[in-house]
Amino acid sequence: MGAMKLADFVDLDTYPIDRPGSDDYVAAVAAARDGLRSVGCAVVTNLIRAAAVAELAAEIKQEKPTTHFSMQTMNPYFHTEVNDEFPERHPVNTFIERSSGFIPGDSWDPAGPMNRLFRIPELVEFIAECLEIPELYPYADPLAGLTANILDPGQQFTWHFDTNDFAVTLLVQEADEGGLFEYVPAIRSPKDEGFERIQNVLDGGREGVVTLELRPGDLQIFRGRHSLHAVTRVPDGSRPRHAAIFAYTAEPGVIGRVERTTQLFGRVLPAHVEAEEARVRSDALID
Ligand SMILES: O=C(O)CCC(=O)C(=O)O
Ligand SMILES: [Fe+2]
Repeated sequence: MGAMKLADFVDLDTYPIDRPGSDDYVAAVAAARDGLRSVGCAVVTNLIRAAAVAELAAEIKQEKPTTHFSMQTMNPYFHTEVNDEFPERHPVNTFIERSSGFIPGDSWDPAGPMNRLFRIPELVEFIAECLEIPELYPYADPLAGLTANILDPGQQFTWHFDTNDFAVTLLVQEADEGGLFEYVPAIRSPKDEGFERIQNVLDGGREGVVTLELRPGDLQIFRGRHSLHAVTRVPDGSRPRHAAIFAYTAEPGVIGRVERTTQLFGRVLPAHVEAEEARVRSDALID
């Protein structure tokens, strides 16, 4: 297939994201805003056509050998070391296995389906509308901007918070079992770390836990900075779970931190080193 266009990805009769004023557009945005306002999560069901999902799945399979898998036990803030300033039984000192991997941003063909979809202006604008953000830009980080999250059999992505305010995820290949996205809406806020509620979930508590039923082709818009979330373990013998993750920022030119980049991708690029000291944080929460 040649370079894919918007209409190759989206059935524009059902989701006319090329016609922002149309009734169906307004309705889709309103539904997504409802979800994002109430629980920090919106699922645009069946947004991406099955044939396009197949193209994305093929590209992910092709680039899968470049996946950086890392097995570590980490706290919800992606830290792996005990912090003596906090008690032993505390989220900061509770470490659980994260064993998934990421295909990095520099693996994708600039003209391939992953990059095409990630950068379609109409899609970016639609996502911005859903999030009620005036402008969105594809995350400029050359590794973390456009990734695929890979969970092979036996792997899980434990409870954590994202550093980005929101993420856009497209399930491309379901596991036969497990590999479910779970989250606890607004378990923390800029004014309240929510440590007790978080500890309860880390200890296996189910209070407030929502399990999403995602199908390939569903687009999920998720505010992961305040909502603890995880992908459950894919059992041995299952098909792997593959999800495309599109990161956008409200400001252009944002680059991720050296430490987190190394943790997720096993390396950094010169752009990360240059950006390290110039970083501006939007809040004072623990990573
Ligand atoms: O694979 C997913 O659905 C989400 C993974 C995730 O939470 C993350 O990459 O931060
Ligand atoms: Fe996440």
